[in-house]
Amino acid sequence: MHIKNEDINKQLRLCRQYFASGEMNELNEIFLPLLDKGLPEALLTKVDFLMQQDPDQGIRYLLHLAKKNTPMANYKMAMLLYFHPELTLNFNTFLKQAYLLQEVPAISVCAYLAYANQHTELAQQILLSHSEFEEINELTSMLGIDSNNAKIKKPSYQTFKRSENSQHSLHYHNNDISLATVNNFLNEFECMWLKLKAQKSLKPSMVVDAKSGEKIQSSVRTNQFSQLIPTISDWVLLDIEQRIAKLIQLPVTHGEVSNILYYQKGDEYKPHYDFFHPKDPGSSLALQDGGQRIRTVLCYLSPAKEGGETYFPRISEKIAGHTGQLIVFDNVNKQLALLPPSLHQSLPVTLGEKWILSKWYRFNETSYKANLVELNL
Ligand code: PD2
Ligand code: ZN
Repeated sequence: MHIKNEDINKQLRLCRQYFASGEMNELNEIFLPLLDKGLPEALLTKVDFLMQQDPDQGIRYLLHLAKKNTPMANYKMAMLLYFHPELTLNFNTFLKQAYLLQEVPAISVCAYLAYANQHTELAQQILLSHSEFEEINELTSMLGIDSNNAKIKKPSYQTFKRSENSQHSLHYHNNDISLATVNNFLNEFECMWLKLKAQKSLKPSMVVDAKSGEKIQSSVRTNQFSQLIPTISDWVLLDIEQRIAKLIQLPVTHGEVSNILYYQKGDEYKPHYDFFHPKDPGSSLALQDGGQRIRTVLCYLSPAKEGGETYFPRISEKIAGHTGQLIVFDNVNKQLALLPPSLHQSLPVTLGEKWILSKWYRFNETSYKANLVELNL
């Protein structure tokens, strides 16, 4: 019998829930028949389960699947090796195989790494020569690349290096809140990638209600937003999150989910603090997931043509934001005392549109960690 993809994914979601809660009988009842059918999605889920029980066994099983060219197994192995440089195998070996198998996430990642490795022409060739895939076409048109209708030959695989930001340095603007910026932290491909992912699920922004601690719609924030919960094909997002964590010297697991904010003409985010005030009745609920918001990171994906600057009225700092520029500041000091100078806002956009990534970091690990564990990161 043919099972629809969405049904399989739904069943595998349930399997993951059973696995996380240790309900093994319930798990086996649905999981074993899917494994028996040899469904690639089920086999890869088994890798995740093994990896959490015994990483060596998980890797061995994934290697076995990769050798058999099970769909997405080479890609998954490459991703694992990329994010775990302590493992001695080379991610290029597996990414190459996934690329040759024409797996779409692998093609996107090759274009991404070519960009990050400054081989812009190669990146463009990779994208243009795979225009038969709709997702690749979307990337191509977002980047404004044109082939002039010429047929482009698929480039052979080139070895890539892991993208690093080691050459970037922090420029400090203010000591009270350690306000700093990094120019070109994200490349053009990364900015476009995040916008493309967010575009599909934009909704009106919410704020945490000081009274209840629940998320509500508010006139404080008139922009739209999208939360990016990473999946296996979000190598780019995960790479960005790891680089931010390294830069600000906080574990990636202390982050909340990444928000992408989209402002149109007239949209703004009125002056506010990102910390939770202990006196607000809603704070105790908000603080349960990881404690205080100690640091905020913003990354400009594209600034507005006019207006839309990030403004800190108490310290008179206004940052207009360039594409790819990162902003970081503290909301509390080392003793966790609230920092009033961290009051900030997004001024109204008066011309064009603004896109920005916003990520808050807590004192402790957050529930976002579960998404990373599921991806073995
Ligand atoms: O979009 C901004 O510039 C902005 C300003 C103030 C974002 C945030 N706060 C935030 O996401 O906390
Ligand atoms: Zn804020």
